[in-house]
Amino acid sequence: MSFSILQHQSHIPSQFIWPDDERPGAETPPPLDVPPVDLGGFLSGDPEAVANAARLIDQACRSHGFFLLVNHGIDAALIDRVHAATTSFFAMPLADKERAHRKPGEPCGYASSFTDRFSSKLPWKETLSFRYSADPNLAGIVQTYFSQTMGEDYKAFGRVVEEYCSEMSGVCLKVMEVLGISLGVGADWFREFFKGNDSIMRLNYYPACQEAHAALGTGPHCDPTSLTILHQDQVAGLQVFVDQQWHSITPNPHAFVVNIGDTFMALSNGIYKGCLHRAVVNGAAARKSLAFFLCPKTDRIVRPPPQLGGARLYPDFTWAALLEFTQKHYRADAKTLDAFVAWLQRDS
Ligand SMILES: O=C(O)CCC(=O)C(=O)O
Repeated sequence: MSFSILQHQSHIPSQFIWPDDERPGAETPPPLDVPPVDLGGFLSGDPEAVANAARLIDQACRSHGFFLLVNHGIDAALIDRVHAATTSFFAMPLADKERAHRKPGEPCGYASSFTDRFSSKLPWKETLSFRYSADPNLAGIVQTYFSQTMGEDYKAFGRVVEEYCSEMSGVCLKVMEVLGISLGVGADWFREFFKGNDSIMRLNYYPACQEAHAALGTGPHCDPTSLTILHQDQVAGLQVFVDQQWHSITPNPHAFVVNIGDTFMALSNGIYKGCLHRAVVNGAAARKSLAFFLCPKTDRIVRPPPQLGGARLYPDFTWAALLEFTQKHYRADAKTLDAFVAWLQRDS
């Protein structure tokens, strides 16, 4: 089975139909007021621009953890090339995409709901996820992955997505400087923590859906990772749950949507929060988004900077343990961290 077959049927299979109280419905929710953070201004060192960026990020991250990054310095042509590569990957016949098949319990590879570990409330989407590492010893990891799984024809594809990941890793480290300043621990602490990060990139493809109001592209979840940098195409779909209601995030090709994930929430000792978000699908148009999930090195101990003070909200853990928990034991939601802590402490 594949989406290209399902799209020609008048109804979608019941596994894709979400319960009444969880489905998006016909109305587009009000837009979320997400502050635009001027990264170029911050990097210029101008004291007013630095203070402004830190203030906007602080306000956003204390309430919902979402903000826009503008004047980010990433070449628009590179972003376009990754969108084009994404379109051509998902346009291939299923058998070709399956060469990168994602195995159950693993974070990387091609996945669709037809290969999902769940059997209800299925997402109407296909994804291609892969590992990126900023460790110089692992340079070329993305290109190697694509050459090995998809064949030598995929070398150019690997090169363009590797370049994009490397740029995203760089942007994340700059955002870490702002987060360090806004949390009062200085520009270096979080940037150093994520040096040599071991991150995940995911290309999301949401086919047009004939019952879009009853389905979801990505169900409500919080990201277990540290920081997400998302570029969405012109088709709206990202929604965020703030103040007990869903809000949309209007596409802006010049901006990245950034959000805090559970691991950063733990690193900030709960001061900064992520929040539930989801992606709705569209009745007429397919939608794409490019998501870079910043993660620490897998064995790095996640522990807030001592300068933050205050009673610890979460025990020490490694990203490897949280990743395993969300891949094998738990479907990420608003309570992932609490459930993870209970799981960590289950035998003690
Ligand atoms: O496609 C989107 O806008 C959101 C994607 C997302 O939340 C995810 O991949 O975790």
